[in-house]
Amino acid sequence: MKTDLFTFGEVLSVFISSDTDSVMSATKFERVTAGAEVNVAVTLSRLGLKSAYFSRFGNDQLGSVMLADIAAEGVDVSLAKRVNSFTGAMVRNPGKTAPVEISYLRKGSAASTIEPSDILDSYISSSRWLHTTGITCAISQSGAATVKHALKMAASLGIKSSFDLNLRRKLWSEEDARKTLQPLAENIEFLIGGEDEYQVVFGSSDAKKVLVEANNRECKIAVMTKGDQPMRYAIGGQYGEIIPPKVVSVDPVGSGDAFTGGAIAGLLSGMSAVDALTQGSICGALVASMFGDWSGIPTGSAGVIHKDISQKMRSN
Ligand code: KDG
Repeated sequence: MKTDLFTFGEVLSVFISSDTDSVMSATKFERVTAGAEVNVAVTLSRLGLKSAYFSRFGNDQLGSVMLADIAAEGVDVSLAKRVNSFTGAMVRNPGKTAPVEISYLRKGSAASTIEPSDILDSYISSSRWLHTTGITCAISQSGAATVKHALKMAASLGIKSSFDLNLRRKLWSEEDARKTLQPLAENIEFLIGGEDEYQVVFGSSDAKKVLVEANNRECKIAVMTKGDQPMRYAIGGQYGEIIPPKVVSVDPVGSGDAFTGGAIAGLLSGMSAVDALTQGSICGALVASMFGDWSGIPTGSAGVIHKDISQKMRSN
């Protein structure tokens, strides 16, 4: 039986200050596992689908504990490689009383040594969907080559793919991001980006203009997100908007990935594109309403959120 989703990238140990809202003054930190692509894999798994995740992990304790965390979510990590390097990390404050500030400890990490030969044809041909992001392109040149290789392979095998522009300004310049990401944002089933990311990659944040332009570049479902604001989309040249459910936002980090995962799960379950995007917006809102990237991800079966959860959210 096919895996529903295959994805790869870098997963981080996120150290969150727990005694103060500043990394500068904190002496206590909690550790959680998170990363844009793995967050999507966990979302599909919680919604009752089969997902597989590949990365290169260091031969260190953080690599071991993160593999265990991901496996505990039901995501298949059997393809993962261990290499002689360190596993990446991120340090941040919770953002309860001050804006979230992050620092990465990832340059030269195990995951940044990922290369195209890591992704075998069979990983993609045995899956129904491939998901990738611009973060993997930012961590190293071999990471960008791996994303290009995987998207090309998926297209040639007729496997649907999604690409989240996911600009990370701490990892590269806007100019480098545009040069690398723009050519990748074509011939993709589902393209996702924030308003500022479209501005950098497509040179405009005019939603109607750029989303329809993305459709013209064979990105069949193109979405522009903006936090808890209406989510804009274009499908086959038709523009529309979805108002996300209202929640008290506690920690928006990871909510975009839950949106993407919820939408992919919906599409794989056979929902219409608009219903799938609506399901995604429920997942995103739930994650924003709780602390951490995974805490708020809802459960479901066969790719559909459990009815009691979605009914409650739809009434918000
Ligand atoms: O989307 C959430 C991610 O940004 C976070 O979990 C960490 O993957 C991450 C990154 O590279 O910033």
